[in-house]
Amino acid sequence: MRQLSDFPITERWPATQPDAIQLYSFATPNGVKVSIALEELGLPYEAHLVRIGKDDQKTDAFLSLNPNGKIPAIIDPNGPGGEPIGLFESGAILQYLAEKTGKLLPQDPARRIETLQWVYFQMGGVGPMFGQFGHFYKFAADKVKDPYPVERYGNEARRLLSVLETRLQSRTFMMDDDYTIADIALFPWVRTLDLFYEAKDHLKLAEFPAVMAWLDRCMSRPASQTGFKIPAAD
Ligand SMILES: N[C@@H](CCC(=O)N[C@@H](CS)C(=O)NCC(=O)O)C(=O)O
Repeated sequence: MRQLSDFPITERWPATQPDAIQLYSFATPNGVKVSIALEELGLPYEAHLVRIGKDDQKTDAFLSLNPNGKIPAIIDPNGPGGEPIGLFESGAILQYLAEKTGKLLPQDPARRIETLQWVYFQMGGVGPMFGQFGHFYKFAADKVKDPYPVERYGNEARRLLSVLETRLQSRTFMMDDDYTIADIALFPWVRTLDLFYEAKDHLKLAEFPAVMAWLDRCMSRPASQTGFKIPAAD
């Protein structure tokens, strides 16, 4: 049977708690989805800091676990059949953790797939579009003078926010009263628009009051407050 030590990534980031889930991450919107879920679920885990600013995610050690070279990634030493399993892509990791524990994902088949539908909406829409918006609005603002990318991705970000606004107008969470991996996938990205991109006014976030109220509800959860800080930066 494969051992945790058979994963080459453990040479660069050694496990001090080999029975716990190993998380390789950085506290970005995609990274904190996993630490927040792990905190919500109360699963034992050990977080390893992957300094994406220093391209740790492009090293052979990291690529051995995620050939796509992006955080987050995990190894569960106690995966299906008791064998260790490595995983990347935050949506797949959230689904895996929810299925492993039977929490944060409704059991009813129709509600389960409806939850996953919103996870995929985040993975295919919100994450990539908000991310491109942030890149051009904040990080490449001094490199790209053409207003077109900010206009395009800003409009798309607002359109996606309006989809969320409609969904959340009559709901506490994305799946009504159930707090699920759909909320955990989505809210760190919405938080980023103001906190990291400083685009509150540009995107007119006040025009999405249901989204903002939901964001506050998600953020005020103790697991969110802890998960946001994991892994701690140097
Ligand atoms: N679809 C991937 C996206 C992961 C992703 O974009 N991670 C970013 C941080 S939020 C990253 O590792 N960036 C560093 C790089 O691209 O080199 C997921 O959800 O896991």
